Amino acid sequence: GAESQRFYITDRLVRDWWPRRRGGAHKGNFGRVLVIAGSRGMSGAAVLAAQAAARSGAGLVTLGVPAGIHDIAEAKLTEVMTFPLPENERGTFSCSALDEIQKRARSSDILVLGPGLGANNDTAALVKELLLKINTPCVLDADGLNVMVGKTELFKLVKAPLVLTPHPGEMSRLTGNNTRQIQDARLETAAGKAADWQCILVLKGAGTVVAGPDGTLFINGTGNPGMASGGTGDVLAGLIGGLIAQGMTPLHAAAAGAYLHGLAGDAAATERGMAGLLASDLLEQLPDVLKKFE
Ligand code: NPW
Ligand code: AMP
Ligand code: MG
Repeated sequence: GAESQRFYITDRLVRDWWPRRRGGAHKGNFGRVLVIAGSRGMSGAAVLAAQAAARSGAGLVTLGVPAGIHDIAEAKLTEVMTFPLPENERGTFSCSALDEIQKRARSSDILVLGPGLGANNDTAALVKELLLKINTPCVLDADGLNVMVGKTELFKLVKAPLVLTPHPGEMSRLTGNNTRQIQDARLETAAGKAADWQCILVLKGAGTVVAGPDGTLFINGTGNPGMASGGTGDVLAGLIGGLIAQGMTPLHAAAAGAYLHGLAGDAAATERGMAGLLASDLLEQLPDVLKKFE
């Protein structure tokens, strides 16, 4: 409601939320991330999301991709484990991938679902079934959101915390309002839909808004237009997932993730300018950005 709390995300807030590392800690203490992403032609989105989760400090990251791009993902990744899943003739996941994903999600702390997934009947059925069946918190991004257009009433049926990370174009498809309407009412849209869908909503773009289901709003001031290039959103999804795996609450992880992602973009732009900024540059900047908080 009108009286709900609003916060600008600051260093101080993120430091308060930061997962502490005890001296005797081992990788099991920092969580397991399962990333389900990618399709033929979009292995990069899957790789970026998985690497961001790994760079965030998560203990173990595993990436499941359609079988046809498995060797490509495996070759691009070193620390992240990978496994192939059944695919359809378009090089996206087939519905028969459901059982194995469910099984692996049970032993994971967070599922990051959607970057580069491709939108078709198979991926739509897969995402819908997963959302209804899993008890693992989920970050749903990109085509994972696109396939839910017209089925948003299912979001509130998801048992575990759900973080949605739409850009204004994806939010437009989900709500049926045009991007102009979304952009003219960013705070109201994010808060309203987080309440309707009982989820955490990250409405991306300059001044990312993070809304909780109870109306709490976090507004992000970091980032720059150099980040308006392919793959930066895939990095954000993995980063939020990695923070959740380490025990941050999903709402705080969404807000901290947006803030840190923007700081990485600002550091990259300061060093090398905005025009040449690539999503993978954000991954390179993350260790120095995170260092301030530990
Ligand atoms: P317009 O043009 O203004 O009408 P799409 P995508 C709008 C994967 N990727 N403010 C804007 O609409 C993703 O993970 C793979 C206002 C724009 O044209 C997805 O699975 C990569 N409007 C898939 O590709 C790297 C905004 O949305 C439209 C806006 C498709 O995702 C790239 C574009 O959105 C990519 O990440 C803003 N701030 N931002 C890889 N290397 O594998 C967006 N819009 O049609 O959903 O396409 O975001 O590229
Ligand atoms: P996506 O469109 O899914 O690749 O996500 C793009 C990412 O870059 C989101 O995290 C946006 O918030 C961020 N981004 C894009 N443009 C800007 C901008 N002008 N200022 C700050 N962040 C931006
Ligand atoms: Mg995206």
